[in-house]
Amino acid sequence: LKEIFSEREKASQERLKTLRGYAYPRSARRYIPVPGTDYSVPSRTVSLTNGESVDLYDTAGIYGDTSAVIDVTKGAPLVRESWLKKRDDLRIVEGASEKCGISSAKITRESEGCMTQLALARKGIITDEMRYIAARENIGAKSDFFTPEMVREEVAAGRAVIPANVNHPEVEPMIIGRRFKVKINSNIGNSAITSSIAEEVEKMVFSTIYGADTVMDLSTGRYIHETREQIIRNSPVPIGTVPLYQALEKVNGIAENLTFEVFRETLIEQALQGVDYYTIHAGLLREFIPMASRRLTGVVSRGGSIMAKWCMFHKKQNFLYERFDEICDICAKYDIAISLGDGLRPGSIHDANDEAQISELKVLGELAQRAWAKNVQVLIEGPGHVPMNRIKENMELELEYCHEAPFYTLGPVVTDVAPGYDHFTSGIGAAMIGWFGTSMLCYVTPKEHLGLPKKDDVREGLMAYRIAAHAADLAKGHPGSTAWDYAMSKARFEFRWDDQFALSINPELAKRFHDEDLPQDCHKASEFCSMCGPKFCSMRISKEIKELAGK
Ligand code: IRN
Ligand code: FE2
Repeated sequence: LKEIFSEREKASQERLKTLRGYAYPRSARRYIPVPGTDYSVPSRTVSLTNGESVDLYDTAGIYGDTSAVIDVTKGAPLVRESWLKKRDDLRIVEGASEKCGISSAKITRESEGCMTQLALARKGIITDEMRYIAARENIGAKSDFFTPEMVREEVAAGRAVIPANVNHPEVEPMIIGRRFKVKINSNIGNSAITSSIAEEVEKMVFSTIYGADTVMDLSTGRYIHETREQIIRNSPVPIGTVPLYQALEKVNGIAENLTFEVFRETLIEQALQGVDYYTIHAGLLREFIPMASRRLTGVVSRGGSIMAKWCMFHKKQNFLYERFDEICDICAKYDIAISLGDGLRPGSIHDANDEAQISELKVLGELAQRAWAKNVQVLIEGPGHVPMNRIKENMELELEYCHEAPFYTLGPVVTDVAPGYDHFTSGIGAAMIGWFGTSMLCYVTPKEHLGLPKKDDVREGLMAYRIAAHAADLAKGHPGSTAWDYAMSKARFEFRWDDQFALSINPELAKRFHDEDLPQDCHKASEFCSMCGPKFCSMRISKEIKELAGK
């Protein structure tokens, strides 16, 4: 563990402190009070040069508050601690707390009555998390469209999920459901080959600053447990994992040596740390494997391939399917949401929407009902590689077979021919499927199919996915989504260049591009850019037309 806080890593913490201010000029954290409570939700308020301001949904937690002191050795603020303290169903698990070099006073809990957000919602109880979420979804809207009761109803119906383990008091609650803002997930994690613990913590922080709504730690290399602990203790967003990866590490990477006991022990280990959702590849049944063998690209899911190998070797049914109810019992105790993995997602345009994929999807629907019977919240994972003409069908089948559980897709990538640009090929598919009703989009970085993403790749992936998610919000008419575009267009028409940069999805990039030809300060007020020059600027001519029309 000494390695974690070495000198080099301290330097990276220093960088984190200044990153937010650098990434978003003219922005400040504003805490918006939640009606009828003593807490508030964070927003990023962009102050414009004309005196107006725009409030934007903010995922960055403490890292978005430039006045806060950030110390990753202390951990993030315990946003939910007072709510958890009030609950009478929570029991303290003695001796389970971590000695991880982080000083936040973490208490490990479990719910005796399995009081998940779903169980509470079904009882008609509006939780603090639900109140917080309603206010958060209203950021940027003209009126309070979302109410705590609406949040409760969506959760109770299984149409929305609040990933919030009782052992993750640092989380700022958020919701995944198709009536709400489309969310994006950032995947991080080391592999056996590269990356250290501090680098992974930095990627998590980086992700939240650039707008990730959740982060999945997909670490497979050394120090899996320690890496995850550092990430969770510092994370304001829900953390997801694929527990199968760590279980496989425990049996030295030999799939056939996996047992349910090792898997179960891993689930509990991660539950006590505070993981908010688990990808569980329980829908890949033994009888579907021949279908996958006939494919062009077989099984491309990591978890899926591990389970397929296990089934083949033992000539037995997938133990995640067989023992699914026991998995749900563990998840219910800590309120961990299950994200049903798409082990048979298509890995090529050729294999899209095939028999293997659709057969698995039907099983995911059956498993969703089994989880709901145990009051466990559920997401359904989706593809993959799909051409544009077959995307809508994916969404329709998911709603039908999976009883409207929120869909969470990986892209989809709409063509196989662009490695290096797969944040773009998949951003197209993500925007479409988000518009059709997918609740969360798992980002794909430019490194997809090529290597482990570094920080710059993480940022590019997130930018592509925020664009896709926001475009879907606009198309669906999310009440909080239009003000941002309106402010940008107005700034553009009025040639307020600094405001255009500040409102950009990536201000630093927008300014750098503008500066390439017109770096002088005087050009930050000029009525043209270097694209058309002063004489041919249509916006400038339009402005003159407007003035003439006014006269
Ligand atoms: C999302 C939708 N379908 C797959 N995902 C994500 O892919 C999943 O949540 C996880 O983060 C990642 C790797 O999953 P496999 O390859 O083990 O299935
Ligand atoms: Fe792929």
